[in-house]
Order: sequence, then structure tokens, then C-alpha cells
Amino acid sequence: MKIQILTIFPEFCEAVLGSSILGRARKSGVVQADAVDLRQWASGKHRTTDDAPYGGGPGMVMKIEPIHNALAELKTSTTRVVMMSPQGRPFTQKTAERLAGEEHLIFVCGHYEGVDQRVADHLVDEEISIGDYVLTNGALAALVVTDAVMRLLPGVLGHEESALGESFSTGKLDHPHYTRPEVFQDWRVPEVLLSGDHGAIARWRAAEAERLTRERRPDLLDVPPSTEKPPV
Ligand code: JCQ
Repeated sequence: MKIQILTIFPEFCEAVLGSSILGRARKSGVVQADAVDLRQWASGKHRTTDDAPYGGGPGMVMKIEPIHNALAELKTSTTRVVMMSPQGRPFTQKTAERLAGEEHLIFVCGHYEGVDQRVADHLVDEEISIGDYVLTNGALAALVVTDAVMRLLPGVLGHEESALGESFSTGKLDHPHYTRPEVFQDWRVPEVLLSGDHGAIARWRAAEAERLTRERRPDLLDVPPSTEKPPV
């Protein structure tokens, strides 16, 4: 799989892509993930990628031409172009699973007040939001999605860090985890986890996951409306 993050902050992305599990995956060659500097396609002495909004108002809007020229050069017949934006469809584990099946992803990173609407309307396959807040920099959102996608690819996680069986693959919050020591100050590990009774342990974990989900995320229990409906 190939992932390209198109951004005016490539060094920022490279720092994340080169670190920890993502850095190891990249070196092992199971995935090619790179930041691409949008300014390569910006014209003029100042390599401008933004301009004032039509209709007035504060802030700057990202221009269409550099993004168009970058995509014209980077896209192949199998590319899916994703734009990170607060106006996008909500990102979930389902979205990550779907994107992990793609051959080539390009993330277009918006920032400032936004991106010329013609980018979303004509150049991008789908817009994705990582949540209801505004970031200064769409590259941060693209890195979140890249991380969630990459960890699903075969060979990225060791068996130590398996992608199966944790929160959201079950549709519920994860159960609590404990490790040594058995007692810290006066805080004990739940007795059942020390019992060796694997049936009882599985039932306790299922009950805890259910209880936590009911308390904190009841929306996950009643069938929520599907937001996972990308345009072809
Ligand atoms: C992504 N949740 C928040 C900021 C405008 C496309 O236009 C814009 C993009 C951004 C960066 O992304 C986010 C974001 N999901 O802020 C403003």
C-alpha cells in the first residue's frame, strides 16, 4: 500500500511517519508512507498556496491550482483521494478498515479558514472528519487516519500488538487491563483475573465492556445511523 500526505507541513508529517511502529512498518517495506510538499506545485516567488476569500471575511483560503497540479502528477488509476476537513463524514474504525483495502491513498490536508470548495466538489473522492473540533492543520488529522489504517495492514503490528480483539473491533469499548504488581498502594487487581478460570475471566471482561459502554457511550449500543457511506 502507498500513502501520500499532501501538505505544506511535510517535515511535521515525516517526524510522525518515521517514528515508532509507523517508522518500523515503513522500513520493513510493507507500506510506503510519505509526506509530499504541496509547495512544489505552488507558483510565484513566494510559492503561495492560499489567498483571501471571495465575499470577504477573515483568514485565508487554500487555492485550487497547487492541489490540482499536485494530484494531476501523483494520481494513478487506483488512487483514492481523501480530504481531511471538519465538514467531512465522521471517521470510524469501519472507515479505517475500508481505506486499508485501498492500493493508493492521497490525503489532501486543509488548514486556515478552509479550502476552495471546488477541491471538494471536483478533485477529491471523499471528505473525512476526525471529530467535531477545528485543528490548525489538516496534516494532524491525516496522520490520525494514516495511523489507524496502517496498523490494520498485515505485517505492521507484531503479534505483541495484535489488531484483533480490542476496542471497536467489537463495537463496544474495551474492558480494563491490568499488569503487575498485584497490589499498588492499596489498589488491588480484580481477583477474577488472578483466578486462572478463563471462562470467568472472559465473562468478567465482557460484563465490564458492556458496563463501561452503557455508562460512557450508550450511542454505541443502540444501532447508530450509518455514516459510513462514501460516494463511489
Ligand atoms: C478534521 N476534524 C477537524 C481545518 C478547514 C478542509 O478545510 C479545513 C480543514 C481543516 C483541518 O482539518 C480539521 C479537522 N477533522 O480541522 C479547517
